[in-house]
Amino acid sequence: MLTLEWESEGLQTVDTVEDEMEMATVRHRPEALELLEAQSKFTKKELQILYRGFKNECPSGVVNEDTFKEIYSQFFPQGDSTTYAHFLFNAFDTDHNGSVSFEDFVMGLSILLRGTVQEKLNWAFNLYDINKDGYITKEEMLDIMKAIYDMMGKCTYPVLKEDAPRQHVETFFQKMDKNKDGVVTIDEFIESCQKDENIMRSMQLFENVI
Ligand SMILES: [Ca+2]
Ligand SMILES: [Ca+2]
Ligand SMILES: [Ca+2]
Repeated sequence: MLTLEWESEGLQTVDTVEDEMEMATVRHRPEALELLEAQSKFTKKELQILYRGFKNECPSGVVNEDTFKEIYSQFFPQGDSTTYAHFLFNAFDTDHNGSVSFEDFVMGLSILLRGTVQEKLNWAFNLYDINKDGYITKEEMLDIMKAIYDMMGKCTYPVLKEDAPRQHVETFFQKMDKNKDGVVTIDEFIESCQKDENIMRSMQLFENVI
């Protein structure tokens, strides 16, 4: 959703030599654009549009967690999106230095918008794996699920019961934790997501809120 908005804003001004010069100057690395073009699934022109949008929103060139939270609260005014924005921020901040650079942002978007199923599932796993230790625990899954329910707000889903997230997680977790050792590995995650249509459909939910 962020992209679309930025794209429409950026369209009028894109494709000038100035943009490209500016990008090179701001990044202090003239090769940055070429590198991103090679690493992501965006064209040079798309990257210029994205960069323009990114700079409009974040003139400093990096996004911090508060910016993420602000943006999300605008999209989900009916609920509390703070926690989900926090988890999402950590998933985008791949080098865990507390800020999302343009590179971080582009690489994340590239996977979410243009990635293969496998790449998207890897990304989702990383989102769920809150402490980034390579395993998803039931608690982590519950935290994410609660955050999503909070974000959606009670007005949108008035019929949701208090224990809905927990039930949701129980079902998910039982299916995913094949060897019943209490944690879900990346292999278990990918295997069960690809096999199970219900899980895949639930995953669509996440695509809508990213
Ligand atoms: Ca970062
Ligand atoms: Ca973990
Ligand atoms: Ca397991």
